[in-house]
Amino acid sequence: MVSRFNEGLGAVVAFLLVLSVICFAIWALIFWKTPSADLSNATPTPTLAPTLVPTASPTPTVAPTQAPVEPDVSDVPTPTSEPTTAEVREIVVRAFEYAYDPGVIQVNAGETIQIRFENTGTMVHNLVIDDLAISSGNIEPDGSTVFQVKIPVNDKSEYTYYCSQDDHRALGMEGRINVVQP
Ligand SMILES: [Cu+2]
Repeated sequence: MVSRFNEGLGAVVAFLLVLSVICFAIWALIFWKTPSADLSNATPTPTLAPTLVPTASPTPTVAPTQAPVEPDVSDVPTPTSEPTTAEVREIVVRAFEYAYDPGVIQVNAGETIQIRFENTGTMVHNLVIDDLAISSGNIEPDGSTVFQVKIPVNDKSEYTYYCSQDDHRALGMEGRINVVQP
């Protein structure tokens, strides 16, 4: 009977010990959180150090922001306008009875030209370049058309253009493209 009583008392004491340890642990957690918060508030010195570092970096950030903006504005329009003008040269060729004006066109080998073909005559005319498989199609009087001609790079020094309407070519509607070799 005594040993059972002692066992029961020992169990109660052990339970109380565990309970007190748990309570102490909870209290200790609450107690240590407060000083840890106090420690963070009590360390303003490291807060100043990181503040100084980012303060020094924003100054170079302003300089690069202004630098790229100016070159972008000046660079974009300049190259855009130059190639458009330089790449394709437009040549106006007028057709009438019975000739072309101009009758001779000078181009560079490898150059692409744009021909604005205008019929200033009173009959239907056209412009054909057999060796380049080019044809303007028939253009009515006062009509016009625009097409591009790519001059290949080879040894050919001239091409002939003519009007394929009736006997217009025999009557004088024939012209020549002189190719300037590089
Ligand atoms: Cu003709």
